[in-house]
Amino acid sequence: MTSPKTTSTTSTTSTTTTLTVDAQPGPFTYEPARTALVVIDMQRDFIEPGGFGESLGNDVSLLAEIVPTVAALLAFAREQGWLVVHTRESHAADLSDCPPAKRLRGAPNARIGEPGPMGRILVRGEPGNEIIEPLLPLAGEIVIDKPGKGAFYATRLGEELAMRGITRLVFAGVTTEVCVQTSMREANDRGYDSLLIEDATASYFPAFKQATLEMVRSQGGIVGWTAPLAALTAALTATQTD
Ligand code: C5J
Repeated sequence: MTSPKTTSTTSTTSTTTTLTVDAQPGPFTYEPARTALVVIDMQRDFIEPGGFGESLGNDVSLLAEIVPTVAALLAFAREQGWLVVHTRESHAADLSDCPPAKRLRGAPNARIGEPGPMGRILVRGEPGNEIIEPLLPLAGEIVIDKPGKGAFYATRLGEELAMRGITRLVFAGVTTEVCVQTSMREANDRGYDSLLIEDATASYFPAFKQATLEMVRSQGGIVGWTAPLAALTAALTATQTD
């Protein structure tokens, strides 16, 4: 993998500001007013010991490592006035939105809906389903409870973005190859250009994260773009006036 450069430009007209991020496979341009940050599933179930992630035998510390970077990305998005969206992978208490194809998959210590140290696994309203404290949503931010891996499937996300005229999505969160990648592919099919922040996403399997970053930006960005957080923030400092 080549390491991305972090130079970027800003272009301002009387009505819009367009920023250019030095991303892979090429420049990613966006208007802040039409951009949303989508933070995928930074919930206790995946990040903390005792949740769904650990019940599947995973080392959750790999996910906890990105929390400071996701917090910095959230702060940046809030400063820039972007729409901020948080998702939680979660199911109704009666599990009517959790098909056996999902509930019975694998051999976890505790299946979806069963009790664990943080309440019922992946069930809406349980302590484990809360977004972790350093990344808690602020008033006015959108929280999407999603029963699937993708953020658009069986949720109101598409409508929320459309009614605000959003055209670009910046993604962060976990896990890179499951819910983040699925959501980016759904976004691409719906016409959004998406940028994945490389150091603000993680997997229990580092090789899967790396493979996903390469997949996303392969073939001219077949799913989207990737860049480190530094490249996104650098876009503000290099200004070019039309
Ligand atoms: C998984 C997710 N890995 N948020 N969920 O089951 O990626």
